[in-house]
Amino acid sequence: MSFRNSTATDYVEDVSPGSGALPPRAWYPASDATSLSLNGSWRFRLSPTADAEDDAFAEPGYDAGGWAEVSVPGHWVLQGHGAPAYTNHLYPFPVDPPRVPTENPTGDHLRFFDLPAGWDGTAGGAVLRFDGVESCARVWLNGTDIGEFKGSRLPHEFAVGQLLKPAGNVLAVRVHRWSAGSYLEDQDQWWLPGIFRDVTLLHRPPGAALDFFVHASYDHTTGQGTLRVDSDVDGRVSVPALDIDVATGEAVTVPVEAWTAETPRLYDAVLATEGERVPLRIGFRTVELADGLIKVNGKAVLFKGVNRHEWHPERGRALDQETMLADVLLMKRHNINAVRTSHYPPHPAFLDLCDEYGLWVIDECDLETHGFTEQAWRDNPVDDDRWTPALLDRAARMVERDKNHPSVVIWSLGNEAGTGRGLTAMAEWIHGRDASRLVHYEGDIDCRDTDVYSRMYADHAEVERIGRELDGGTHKRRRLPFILCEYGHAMGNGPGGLADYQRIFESYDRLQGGFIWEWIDHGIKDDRYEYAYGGDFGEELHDGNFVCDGLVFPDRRPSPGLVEYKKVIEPVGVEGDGTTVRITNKQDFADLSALAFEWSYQVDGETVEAGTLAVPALAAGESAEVKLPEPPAVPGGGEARWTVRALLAAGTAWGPAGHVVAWGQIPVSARQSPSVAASAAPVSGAGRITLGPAAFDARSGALLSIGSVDVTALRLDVWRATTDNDDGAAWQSDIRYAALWRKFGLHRMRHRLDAVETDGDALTVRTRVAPAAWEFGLATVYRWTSDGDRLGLTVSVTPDGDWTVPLPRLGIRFGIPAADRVRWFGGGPEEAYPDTRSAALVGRWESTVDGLQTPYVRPQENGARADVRWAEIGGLRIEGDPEFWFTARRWTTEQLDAAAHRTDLVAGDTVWVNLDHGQHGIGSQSCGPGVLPPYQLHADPSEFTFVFTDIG
Ligand code: IPT
Repeated sequence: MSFRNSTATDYVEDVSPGSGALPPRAWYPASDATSLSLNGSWRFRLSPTADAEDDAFAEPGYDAGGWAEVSVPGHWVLQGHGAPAYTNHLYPFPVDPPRVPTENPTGDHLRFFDLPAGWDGTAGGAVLRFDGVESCARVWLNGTDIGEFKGSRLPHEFAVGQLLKPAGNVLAVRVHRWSAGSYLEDQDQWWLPGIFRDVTLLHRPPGAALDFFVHASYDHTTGQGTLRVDSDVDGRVSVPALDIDVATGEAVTVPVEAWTAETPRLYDAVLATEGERVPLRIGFRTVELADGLIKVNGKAVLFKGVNRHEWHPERGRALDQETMLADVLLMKRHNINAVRTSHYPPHPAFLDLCDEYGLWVIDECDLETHGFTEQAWRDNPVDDDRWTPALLDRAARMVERDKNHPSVVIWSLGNEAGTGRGLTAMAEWIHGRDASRLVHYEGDIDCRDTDVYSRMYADHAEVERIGRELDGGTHKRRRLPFILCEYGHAMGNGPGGLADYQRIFESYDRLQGGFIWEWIDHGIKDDRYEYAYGGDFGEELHDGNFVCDGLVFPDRRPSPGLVEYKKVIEPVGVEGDGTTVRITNKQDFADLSALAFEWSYQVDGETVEAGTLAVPALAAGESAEVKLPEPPAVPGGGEARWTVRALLAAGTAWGPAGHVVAWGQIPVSARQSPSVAASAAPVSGAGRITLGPAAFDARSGALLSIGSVDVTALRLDVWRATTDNDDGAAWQSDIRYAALWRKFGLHRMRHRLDAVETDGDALTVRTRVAPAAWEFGLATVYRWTSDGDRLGLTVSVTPDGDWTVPLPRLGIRFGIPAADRVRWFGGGPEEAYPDTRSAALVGRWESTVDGLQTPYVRPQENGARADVRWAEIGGLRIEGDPEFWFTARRWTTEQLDAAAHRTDLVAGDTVWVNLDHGQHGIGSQSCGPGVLPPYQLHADPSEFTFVFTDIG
């Protein structure tokens, strides 16, 4: 005897991909056949289990008057019904495939529609298309059950012509949050159920197109393109610009301009079958594996890529056209040339944009079974034949949908799914269906099924070994090119070490670049926190802010990491020696004719002259030495440098004329170090010591004021609010410094006063800075001098004891009364750290204290400006010898360290200023290698000087 209500919901836990749907086919945005968007407001009812409600709601005449409404496309959990949940790789339900929990929030959706005037229901048929529903749906039209499906980020079509009425149609869709399909969709992201992509009804007139495959290759030896469009329904293909008009299935070869991501030449074409005209955009290009390299049109390409999840802070993965375009434009403007669609096929319109604007795409299938790693991959669906039909269904739905995009150069089987026969079956099917592209899957370490050796987060040394072909591996793998499908984990402040990777990529042919993890922070807009992350919705299992690891913030504001990446991957190299500048075209295809070059000459950060630089239209890969003008004569000299910029000569589809794509600075003459003649002597009296403009407490030697500016708590500082990269990922086997720093008490250093001495022209304060419980410390001497006007401070630090960890930072910190404007001469405009400083341009910059803050979704160390010669803030001018790292904020480091969300940071009356002699690098240890040795800050004997002037 069984009490389980079986029949109605068995499909939810069925490993099969579904039933009732049409075979997958090419997706196209429009044709002359009528279509009706069913997007908009739908009636909605949420129930707690899959079988809580019967299917009466699908019957015409059902009264849904009391139901709520949701927007489609959308996720109901972002529209006030239930809550989102985030896990990285753990399944948020017991792992018992294909079973799912009884608590399975189920959303019944209803949409009523009439056919538009002119829709000839009697002629031909109609197809109902769902572009994306998470995670499993059952569909009824006018009371008839037409099928059910899984495969959330893939299209599913149903033939519905016979069911349609001119008016009063009822479309009912039951969507389950969890299904057998959830086991295949364990991507590191929010679990967000709903009908989150378009729903469209497509008229299919008699003789309408079915599936078609555009084969458009390019022969770089002849400059000819060959076009053949295979179509299930015979017809003709015309390409007016090429005078092509051929039957489907027939090949034609003509001279063409090739498509590349740098030169995305598309030809407008039409596929005309008897019943439909389908506009096509054709790009001619040939992808091949040749000489162990990924070549397009005969040339090896270097991927400067990002992993892109679909994300909008309010709409989740329900992206509109505008948001997709914003991503593409931001990428192009930041020199990015490639996208891995981690970890599922994106909205199809995104690929149209990649074709149009020019981005290489690794199109990844909607497949990840990462949670099985917790049980040593036992019962992994990809190694269980019962699941293979679902895997093949997913592969086919991706390839058939996206095969006509020139931008797609590599198919990826999925992500983090272990290994197994199912993956091999997918690879075999894809190779058989489309021999014109390569197949990728990172988990296939031996490259049995794949055409590219791919890894994630390998450190620099290992990547270099792979570049040198010293990494061994299977015979097959040794002959393959290498990419890092994920690297440079952009969580919080960072990633560090990108320039070091790029140097390695550019040094070895076998290394064909990589894809930063990842494009955008998946923060959810939230009244409580500004942006919410894992755990903020009370999830019993979650991975916190690991979901916020993008190069852009949730609102798509570029983070400094993106600005750094833009600089590191710039398509033009600019280097020089003071009289000439060496310009290198680092692109793979395009010459430099789209760019104009400008020079400017700065003295002490002020531009004294500027002009244009004539640079030949170098071909891809070429370099030239270009003579710089005579340096302008500047009375009094000063620190001088050339700045050479490459900019768009004219507006392009993605950027305005004048948009800077690359730059370099060439030092000409060095800076004069600031110094203070120690001509004033300290004067003691009434518990105070005065020295030039400054007053000190006589007993403690503490600085009280400089001229009119009150100063609080100036002292040595070694602590920073640890970054996600300092904290490191829990599974990292390498040393994670943040935990050690806390263990060793670097966040609670004590300052013991040893002496306050006035000796002639200086006030000397001797201290020892050390944490409770430990024997190591920093003997710290502050030596103050003045010329009567200006105040000099030389800090000498001598470590004693056994220092086994680097320092987070080394410098001084002090408070001043509220200040707003900040000016500085040094690196800018954005923050920089020792291994994230490529984009810091030396010049004069202005901002505000608030403007200096980088709003990481989880607050952490941020906002340092590099190589600062002088800074002005709150009536003080501060000069440094040597240059220093400058930071100012309205809260203390301790408050920053304690904050979990932006809203925890509340400005106080004091501005806290850090002047650092050193900063520890950033690295990428939140998921990857730590700080490389040259960027580590060790506790070494150090001496550094600041000169303060009251300019108020
Ligand atoms: C890697 C995943 O592929 C990606 O989806 C994301 O989770 C990333 O890590 C971290 O943000 S997998 C990891 C085991 C390296």
